[in-house]
Amino acid sequence: MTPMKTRAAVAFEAKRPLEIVELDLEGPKAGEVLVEIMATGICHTDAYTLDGLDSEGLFPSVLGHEGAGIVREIGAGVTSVAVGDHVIPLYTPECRQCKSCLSQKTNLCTAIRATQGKGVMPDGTTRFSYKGQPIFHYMGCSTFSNFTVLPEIAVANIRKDAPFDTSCYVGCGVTTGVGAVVNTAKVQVGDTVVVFGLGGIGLNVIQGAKLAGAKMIVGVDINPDREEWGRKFGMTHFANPKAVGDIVAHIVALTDGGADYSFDCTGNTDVMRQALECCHRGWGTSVVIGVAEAGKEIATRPFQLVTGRNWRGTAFGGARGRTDTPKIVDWYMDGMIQIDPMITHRLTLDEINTGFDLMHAGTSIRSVVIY
Ligand code: NAD
Ligand code: AHE
Ligand code: ZN
Repeated sequence: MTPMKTRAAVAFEAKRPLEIVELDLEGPKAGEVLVEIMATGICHTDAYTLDGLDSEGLFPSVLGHEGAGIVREIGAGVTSVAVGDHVIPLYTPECRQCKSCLSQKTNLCTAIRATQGKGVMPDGTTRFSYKGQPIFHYMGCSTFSNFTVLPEIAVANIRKDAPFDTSCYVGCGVTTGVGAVVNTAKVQVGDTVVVFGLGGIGLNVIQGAKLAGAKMIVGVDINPDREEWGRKFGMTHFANPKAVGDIVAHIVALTDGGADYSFDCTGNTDVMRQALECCHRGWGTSVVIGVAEAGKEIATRPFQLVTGRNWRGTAFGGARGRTDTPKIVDWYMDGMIQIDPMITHRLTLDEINTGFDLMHAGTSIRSVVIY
């Protein structure tokens, strides 16, 4: 396969803005596909890795894991996708053969997780290089490159009428938020739900909770502008911890004893504790979605668990990559869930650092880079 060039935003070092450069990209090997990324969202996890907070963070690398694009070339033996197919790269692949996939108990396919975490393809090498030096892949996706190479098991085939600039968000934020409600928590009609952090993930938890028929949906955020955002997607009550004081006591009183389900969408371990402790005695379940910085740990009094609260977590909303992602795109296209209003900024690749600035300033929900 002839190597090609691709424009990419490269993270050369932690805590430094991305640099737009032209990289060399090797074509797909056996079992791999070349994808032209048409659009990519910027998720808080990209910022967390760029900020040097990810224990698996590697530099130099091409970040980005929330993309949508078109298959341009397939390697030997690829059968499940063809050139011209529209796909979403999957940081949670689905091989359908490993112990985890076969268990039907988790979406966390283990087929390529080890190499993915080391920033390389399953054969242990990178496809990206710059001036002869290897550049690492990120979360098996690297969607901040106009072209990327992915294992066949790490692409979801989606319908061709779905716009790229909105369906890319299904590659992480939408599926993570909605999936955490419907796949992980399995919220039921009439339940009380509390969501901490109303950003790109939390607003999707809210719309998932509304879809599931939750009676009361309480949003919690330190950014007061997020109240209006939450209400757009079904939030019934809002609390700003800076205004209410003891947020746990406030929520327990508001919900007549505590939440049936709470979700942390902040990545802050103190907030994770609040989210657990505002759950109802005897049955409340708190779901950790936020990704905490390296070295952080969660704590609570064991009594919280002894008295029936449950603590659990979710990755990619419990969604099975190749099976469920196309269905979420269908939900969007059929009007069951909203995406368009959450895409607050559309940027060129040259403007990608602005997307990170907007996120840190709290002025964007999702910025999308359009190639
Ligand atoms: P975001 O920056 O868009 O939103 C975070 C929100 O949390 C903001 O509205 C912010 O004001 C609010 N917040 C911050 N500190 C708070 C506090 N102390 N109390 C209440 N609210 C607070 O980020 P995002 O893209 O929505 O991502 C949220 C988290 O989810 C991140 O940690 C990200 O890494 C993680 N994430 C996890 C998964 C997964 O599969 N588990 C997938 C995607 C993202
Ligand atoms: N690298 C981090 C872990 C980061 C993490 O938990 N990532 C989530 C997805 S965040 C998407 O925005 C995930 O999928 N986790 C499961 C997995 O296998 O990584 C660390 O702590 O080392
Ligand atoms: Zn993400």
